[in-house]
Amino acid sequence: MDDKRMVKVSKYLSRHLRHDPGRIGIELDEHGWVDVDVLLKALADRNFQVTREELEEVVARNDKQRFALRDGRIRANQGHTVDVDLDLSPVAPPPVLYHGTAGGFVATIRDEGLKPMDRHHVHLSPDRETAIKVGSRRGKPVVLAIDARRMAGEGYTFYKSENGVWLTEYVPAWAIMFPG
Ligand code: HQG
Repeated sequence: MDDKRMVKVSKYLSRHLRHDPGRIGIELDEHGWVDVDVLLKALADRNFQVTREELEEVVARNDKQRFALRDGRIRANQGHTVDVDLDLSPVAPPPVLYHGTAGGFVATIRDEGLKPMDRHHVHLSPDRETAIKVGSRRGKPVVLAIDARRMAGEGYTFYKSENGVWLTEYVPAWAIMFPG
């Protein structure tokens, strides 16, 4: 499969497995899973033919490992806005995590801390490079360093998605180190 088709299928899957399953008439179970057969039929019914092999390739080769396939079912690993329980166990975080954002948000973040906005969690990256990429989606990126060790000490819970994104419900302003 060429990269263009790969991205197209990945975006289509993200939209419907994270945000809007109803748009293609599928239902996710409480943990976000849907049968591959049901998904492929829903896609075919909407004239977006994807073979099982293509789906498997998209899952396996996806640049951010956005999806998981297990027991004939598929789900998005993170990033949902629909109400699903990913059933992740709390994990002790590394001492520092990173969050990439846009300069325009920084003043509000200084006041309010980091909020999940439309998603279930605030998304944090294990390294600066990844955070730069996340922030670049919105223009010139600003990377915030998060004192995860101190947060964990204060009782905040962290989770790690299957694709290595760190998740937490809220990051208070006192735990954020701003650049400059
Ligand atoms: C900002 C993509 C003002 C926050 C990425 C972010 C990631 C605030 C935006 C994943 C704020 C929310 C998630 C506050 C947070 N005031 N702005 N108090 N608190 N924000 O897209 O982290 O390709 O929901 O900084 O690569 O950008 O989709 O979160 O800029 O991994 O797999 O509000 O989505 O992955 O934006 O991105 P998002 P995010 P995928």
